[in-house]
Amino acid sequence: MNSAYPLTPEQISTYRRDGFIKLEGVITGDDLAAMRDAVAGAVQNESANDDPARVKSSYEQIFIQKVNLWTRHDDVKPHVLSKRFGDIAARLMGTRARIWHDQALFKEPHTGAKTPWHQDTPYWPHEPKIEQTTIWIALRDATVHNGCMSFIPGTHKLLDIEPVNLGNPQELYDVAPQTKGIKPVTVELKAGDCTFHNGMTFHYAGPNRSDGMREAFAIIYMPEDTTYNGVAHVVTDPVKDTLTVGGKFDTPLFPIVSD
Ligand SMILES: O=C(O)CCC(=O)C(=O)O
Repeated sequence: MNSAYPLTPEQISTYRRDGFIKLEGVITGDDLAAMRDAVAGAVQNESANDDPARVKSSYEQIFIQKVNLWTRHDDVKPHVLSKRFGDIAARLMGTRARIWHDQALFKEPHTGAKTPWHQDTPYWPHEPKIEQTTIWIALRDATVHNGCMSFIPGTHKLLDIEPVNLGNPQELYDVAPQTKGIKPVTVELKAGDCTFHNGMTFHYAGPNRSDGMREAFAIIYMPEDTTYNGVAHVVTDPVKDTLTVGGKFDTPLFPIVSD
């Protein structure tokens, strides 16, 4: 799990040009099975007391989202702190990689709605917001039928677009007319494949029309020198006393996981 994943200079330049890349087999065999079991078990455990009769908000209909599982589940932790994943993130970003947070993103069969086009970094209390990257790992095959991801190449250069409200999204072309004419790239993944996307790259996932859960696990990295800007966020609000506005995320919740 901690052995190096080979990455060519061409892959790094493709990522930097397009703002995303697909990598095959970043986790395989027993390691993949262990990660899948750990993440799916944690999601099940944390959903056990949910009331099935409760009407979900439009945001909740997109996916079951469980954030920072590594802090509560010892069997998820080694996967999030994986040096193999962290080193890929560092090579793509060009700086050492610090964990921002992880999240399980499970799109439910038939009811899992589309994930609207959006950028990620505008929601985050980070400065600067240019190089953050997410590994999105398919724990089971991700296809057009069950809601795989699509990306708009080059849109990581669009740095001043208002954040999209995922629960009540505007049309993409209203939010970012600059994306007109750029063809999105849809990326199907086998279990154990992943994409890395820059947090500024516009991305989308279709609804889950299949009978099974679309199971994905994302780990988000920031450059080690990223600073906290104090804006409200679900990950930082509970620990804001440990952070300084203008200072680095230098606490155990945000470890550096690469060389
Ligand atoms: O899993 C999805 O449907 C969307 C994921 C996403 O937006 C992300 O990982 O940034």
